[in-house]
Amino acid sequence: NNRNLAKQLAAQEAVKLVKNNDIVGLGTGSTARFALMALAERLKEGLQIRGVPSSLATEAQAKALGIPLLPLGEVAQIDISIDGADEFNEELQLIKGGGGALFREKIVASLSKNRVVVVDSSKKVAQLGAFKVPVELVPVACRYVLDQFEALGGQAQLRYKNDALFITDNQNYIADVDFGLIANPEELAIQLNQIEGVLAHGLFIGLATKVIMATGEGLLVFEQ
Ligand code: DER
Repeated sequence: NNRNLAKQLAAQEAVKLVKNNDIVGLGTGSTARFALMALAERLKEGLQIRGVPSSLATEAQAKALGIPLLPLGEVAQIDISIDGADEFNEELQLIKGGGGALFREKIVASLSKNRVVVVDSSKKVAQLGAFKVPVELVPVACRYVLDQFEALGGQAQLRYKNDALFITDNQNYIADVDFGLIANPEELAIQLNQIEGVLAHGLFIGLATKVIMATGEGLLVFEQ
């Protein structure tokens, strides 16, 4: 359908930015999957790169595509990362984590010189927050952390998959927290970082240098 086509077009445009011998951060989600496929095509044409996966799912897809990989924990710097987002605003602040990979995605983005986000037009918002903020939390801190979300005015729900609690690649839980529309994402990000037991939250502040958005008519690029 045309949303998938938009995701594919945005992803293919981002992959054009990859240079020979780059270390490439590999995102997670349906748009990132298109980026990996486009990257694999360029490898067949002779491009030399090494990928750093942001999830076990992406690692598996990259291996299946023959993309050479480096382990995330051993990489000191990434030249360019390509990932999706659930929402982005004019300041290139993001909400991510819809796929539950936000911790490793955030590490990949933090290591990257160029942080390229690929989206279809449904992700563009005036104000973040319609999409609930995913937060990865350590299970033994669960009750305490959920209470802290409430204290911040959030309505938190633990994420389930089928009938069991969703477990991340890092053996943690995800809570999806509704804070309503977020007037000051940077302030909320800092408050969430202060909560003992929170491993990572889905507010990505200053972690996108370029957003490539596919619309029905073509591509729009937003840069910091
Ligand atoms: O979970 C994530 O952070 C994904 O990147 C998500 O933000 C975008 O997923 P999509 O490309 O499948 O819409």
